[in-house]
Amino acid sequence: MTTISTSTSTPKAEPTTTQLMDWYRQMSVIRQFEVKCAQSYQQQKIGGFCHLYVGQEAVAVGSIAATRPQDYVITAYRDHGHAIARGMEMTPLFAELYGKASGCSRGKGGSMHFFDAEKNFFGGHAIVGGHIPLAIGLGWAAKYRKEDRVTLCYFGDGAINQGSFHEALNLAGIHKLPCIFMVENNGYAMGTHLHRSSAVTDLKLRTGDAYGIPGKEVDGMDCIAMYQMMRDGIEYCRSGNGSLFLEVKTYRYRGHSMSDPQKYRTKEEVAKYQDHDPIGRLEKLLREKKLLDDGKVAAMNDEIHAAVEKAHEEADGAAFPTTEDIWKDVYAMPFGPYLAR
Ligand SMILES: Cc1ncc(C[n+]2csc(CCOP(=O)(O)OP(=O)(O)O)c2C)c(N)n1
Ligand SMILES: [Mg+2]
Repeated sequence: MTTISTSTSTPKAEPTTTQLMDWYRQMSVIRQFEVKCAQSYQQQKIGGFCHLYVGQEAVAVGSIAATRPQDYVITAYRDHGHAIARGMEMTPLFAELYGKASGCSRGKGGSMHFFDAEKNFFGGHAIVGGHIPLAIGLGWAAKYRKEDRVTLCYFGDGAINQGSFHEALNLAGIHKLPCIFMVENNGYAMGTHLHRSSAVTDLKLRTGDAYGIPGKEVDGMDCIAMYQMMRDGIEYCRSGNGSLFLEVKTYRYRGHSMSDPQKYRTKEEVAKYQDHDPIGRLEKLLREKKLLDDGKVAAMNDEIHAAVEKAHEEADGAAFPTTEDIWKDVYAMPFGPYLAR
């Protein structure tokens, strides 16, 4: 089997200082966006489920930084970070969360269904593992049309024992589709630890012998490591080698969703991971490089805080869909095959 480049075979792509500052900013935006979401959820501005990405920011930011605009991105329901890293503005995201007509999915999708076809961001999917077959559809389309596009597909550790995962990976292996499958292994599927749900917990081994797709492991709390792995991985896929599977080791600091009392883990466990916080790690490096200091950090945080508040206020003041609009885009036929007008 062809192997992708490793640190011993080729030098790693060193990010520029501009990239590092940009990633620090993006991760900080995601974190502050999520903190605001938690507040809005408690104020009952957000209906339905809401899964925050706090702690996992480096995964989306580092990996999407290695893409080109024409590449496809598709993810599960913990999708706020991917949407922001893909360049979606915060106002239509807050509007979506608040059920407003100006939301990115016209207020009918909510937290789990952020979407922006122009940015090749294909959601936001609520069914665990349900979007992995859609990812290979994107991969197949690119290959069939001879388009230079790689598909990035993210999912959680809870998805890897779903039938859809195995069926999709098998097809990706057969057709050598240009797809990178990333399991964001944060250790838990709701309150169930990976050790209780998976017979093999070294996830990078799961696809090599089974589907002919090489597996690699990467530290998802390290934005630079994510970027470097993806630079190599995307190159591997673009060159026609087929798919790649990445086990991304990460951790979420908040509960599974906003209604999770988190009885299945200790505060000490969470604190241990917070010691390796992706934003804190990059900040330390940027301070060492003299690109950040106390004043610059405070100024950037204030500026992001103001942008988050502005986006929230715009969304909060926006209109809900009209009663008539609520029925649009639900079925392909105006009132569906089953409903009489
Ligand atoms: C097919 C299916 N079964 C069950 C659920 C309920 N459910 C929602 S999230 C979740 C846990 C998934 O965990 P994981 O894939 O590890 O993602 P994480 O929440 O850690 O990001 C479950 C079981 C669902 N949405 N879809
Ligand atoms: Mg998980």
